[in-house]
Amino acid sequence: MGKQDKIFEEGNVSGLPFSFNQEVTEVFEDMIDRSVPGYNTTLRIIQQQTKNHYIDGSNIYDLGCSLGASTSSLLNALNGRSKVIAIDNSESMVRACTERFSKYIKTGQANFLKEDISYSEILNASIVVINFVLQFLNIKEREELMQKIYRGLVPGGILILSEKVHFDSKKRTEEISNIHHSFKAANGYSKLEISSKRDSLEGVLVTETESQHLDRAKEIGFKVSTKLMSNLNFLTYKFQK
Ligand code: GEK
Repeated sequence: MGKQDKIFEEGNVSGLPFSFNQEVTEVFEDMIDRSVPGYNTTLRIIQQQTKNHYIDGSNIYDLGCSLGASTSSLLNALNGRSKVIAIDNSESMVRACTERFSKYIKTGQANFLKEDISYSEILNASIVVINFVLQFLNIKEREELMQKIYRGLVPGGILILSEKVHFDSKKRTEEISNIHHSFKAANGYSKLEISSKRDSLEGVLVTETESQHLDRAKEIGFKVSTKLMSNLNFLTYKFQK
C-alpha cells in the first residue's frame, strides 16, 4: 500500500477539478480502498470471471488501469496464458505501472499503454475490464466505447463493468449517498475531506442509473447481463456477447 490519502485534508486548496495527477497516483491505493465500498470484491470477481471466461488465443484488456490492481487480478487468473493490455491516460499512473509490473512486461505478459481509451484498439478480446472508469467519460464517448468493445469481443467474450450509479428517486440517491459518506467517515475521512473531494469531482465523475447502463448494453447487442456485485451505489456487471 502506498502513502495515506491526505489530499483534501485542508479542503480543495488548489480549487482545481479532480485529476489523476502525480499527487493522486502516490495515494491512489489508499484513496480507492477507503472510498469505494466493494472495491476489493470487484478485484476478486475479475480474477474468478477471467478463469471462467478466458478463451484460448484471445486478447485481454484492462481499460483505465490506474495502478494495475485489476491487471493483477487478470494476470493471476491467466497464469501466463495470454498478455494483458492495460491502458490509462494518466502519465503518472502508467509510469508507476511500468515500474511495478516490470517483470510481467519483460516476459511479455503485460503491456501498459498511455492512451485515451476512447481511441484504443480492441481486437479479438475474450475479457475486457472497465473497473470504475466509464463514469469519467462523456456520454457520447461511453456509447462509442461500449460499441467498440462489443465489436472487439469474440462471441462468448465478456465485459466486466463496475460503476458508481445514482437512482431514479432523488430521495434514494440522497439516502445511499449519505450512507456512502458514513462509510468514508468510518474509514477516517473528515467531513471537510468528503465534501471537498465531492466538489472537486463535480462534472468530472458523472454517474448514470443502473437502467441507463443496462439499456445501453442491450441496445448495443450484449445478450447476457448479470449483476455480480452491488454495494450501496457501486455496481459490477458482466455483459456477454
Ligand atoms: C482499478 N480500474 O484499480 N482514457 C484512459 N484512462 C482514463 C480515461 C480515459 N479517457 N478517463 C479516466 N481514465 C482501476 C481504477 S480509477 C477509478 C480506475 C477511480 C483513468 C484515470 O486516469 C484513472 O486512472 C482511472 O481511469 C479511474 O481497478 O478513481 O474511481
